[in-house]
Amino acid sequence: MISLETKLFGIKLDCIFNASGPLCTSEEELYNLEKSFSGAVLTKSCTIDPRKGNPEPRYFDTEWGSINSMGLPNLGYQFYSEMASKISNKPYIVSVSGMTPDDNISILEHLNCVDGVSAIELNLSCPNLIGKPQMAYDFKETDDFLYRICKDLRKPLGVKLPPYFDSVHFQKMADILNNYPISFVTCINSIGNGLVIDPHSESVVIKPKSGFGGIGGDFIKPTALANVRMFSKLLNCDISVIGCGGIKSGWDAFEHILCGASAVQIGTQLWKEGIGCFERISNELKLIMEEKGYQFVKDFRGKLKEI
Ligand code: RRO
Repeated sequence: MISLETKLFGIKLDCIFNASGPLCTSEEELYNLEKSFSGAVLTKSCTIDPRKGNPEPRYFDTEWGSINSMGLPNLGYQFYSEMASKISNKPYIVSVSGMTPDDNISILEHLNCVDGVSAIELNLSCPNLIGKPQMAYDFKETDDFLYRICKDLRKPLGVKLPPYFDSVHFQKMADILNNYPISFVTCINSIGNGLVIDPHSESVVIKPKSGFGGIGGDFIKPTALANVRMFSKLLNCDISVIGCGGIKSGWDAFEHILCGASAVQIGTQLWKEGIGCFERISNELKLIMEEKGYQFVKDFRGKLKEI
């Protein structure tokens, strides 16, 4: 019997679930995720107050993926906190992306005490907030901030990272993360500030930020795999890596796990295909494992060969 079970923050769950972003904002969407084959229910990143987000159009599908500049539309942390008691069949992970470090501290202080919140994924990498840099590109600020929040941590904490492209940056971020009681890192958020244009209309395709936005889908898989691989090697073994980026088939999930991911998240493909993607990708991954003679995720996790 092939099993997709993995262990994250001490909990057993199926290793394929949603990325924070698509179809995880409203009550109905969260219930739909609970009913689906997603291994967990992860919320849209939340702020203190509900937000409408950036002006539309703010998401655009391409053949190879997507560009978005949603601007953090969400129903506010109180709503996601209240949903914790309603999602009872799966691990419930709340993504947090306060507008300031103090906002994040307040939200985390609150969630620390909420039964039914299995873990928190702190988003340090939203690329779409006008005038706000991605915190995880500022190593000192990230270090100072983790120092503050880890003092009173009562829930398993994960950090959603942006893509890094430089060996020194991988090492610097890993050295910081290794100092804190972090349960997991998620690699990667969308590649920030890409530009998709339509040459026929000679126009950008999304409205906010003059058309600039986060890139997801096929093109970001090599970058995502590199980040998963690097952080799997550099982080303490008690910090799990969750892979996210360019996963639309069982083979893509297999590749992320081979690079060291303990679980994988589906973003762009969830936008495009809807929640049926979890069952399809899970079945595809199981078939691959069967053909290769692997029964468990741990049989091939991180076992990428170097030549
Ligand atoms: O809402 C967004 O614009 C958004 C967020 Br918070 C994020 O973390 N990553 C992304 O691509 N879009």
